[in-house]
Amino acid sequence: MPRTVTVHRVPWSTNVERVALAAAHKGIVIDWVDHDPDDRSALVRLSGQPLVPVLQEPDGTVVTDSPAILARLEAFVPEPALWPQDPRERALAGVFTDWFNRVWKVAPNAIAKAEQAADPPDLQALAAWAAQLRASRKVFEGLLDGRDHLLGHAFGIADVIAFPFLKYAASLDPADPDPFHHVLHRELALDDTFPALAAWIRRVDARPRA
Ligand SMILES: N[C@@H](CCC(=O)N[C@@H](CS)C(=O)NCC(=O)O)C(=O)O
Repeated sequence: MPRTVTVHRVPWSTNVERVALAAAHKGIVIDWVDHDPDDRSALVRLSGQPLVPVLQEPDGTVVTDSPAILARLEAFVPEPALWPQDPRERALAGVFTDWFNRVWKVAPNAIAKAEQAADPPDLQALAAWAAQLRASRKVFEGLLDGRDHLLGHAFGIADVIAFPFLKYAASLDPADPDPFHHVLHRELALDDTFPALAAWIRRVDARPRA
């Protein structure tokens, strides 16, 4: 009998897609609860904050923040594992995850925020953020040199963390309303210079989602 978990979501969410990819990898079924992105009141009542994804466990435990939710999925269904067993590889996976969430995401968030602000943008700062984001493609291309996934040959936590964001380098659904996704698509747009990154996006995109 597959394990079923309840997860709250809104449309077009990158962090929700992380959970969908990880759950499908583990054969976990998700009972999705959909919310109106413009009305987060039920999410706030449930979890004390408005962001998705939110995991609701049968005993009433509520978990926010996608990395914490992914760790819960790993605890529920350990195999196939997302995190490497080897301590050095596991530590590296943690470094990658923290870098992606705390460092890599800063530039596109800053650009999207500046472009939506009422004040005139600081053009020099915007150019620096954009250059930093474009330069990161080389990092991913290097990580994928000679292997199929970001931290090795097997699909794992780094791929789950990064794919929902990096996929915008290859394409963007015109119906996607999120300005942050449009920034990613514009600044990361791939040319022939990043063949390994382009192939990885296709490879991970072919995987199932819960
Ligand atoms: N650190 C959180 C971030 C969650 C987050 O930013 N979720 C977005 C959707 S991808 C959201 O709900 N945004 C709503 C908003 O910013 O108003 C995680 O990794 O789950």
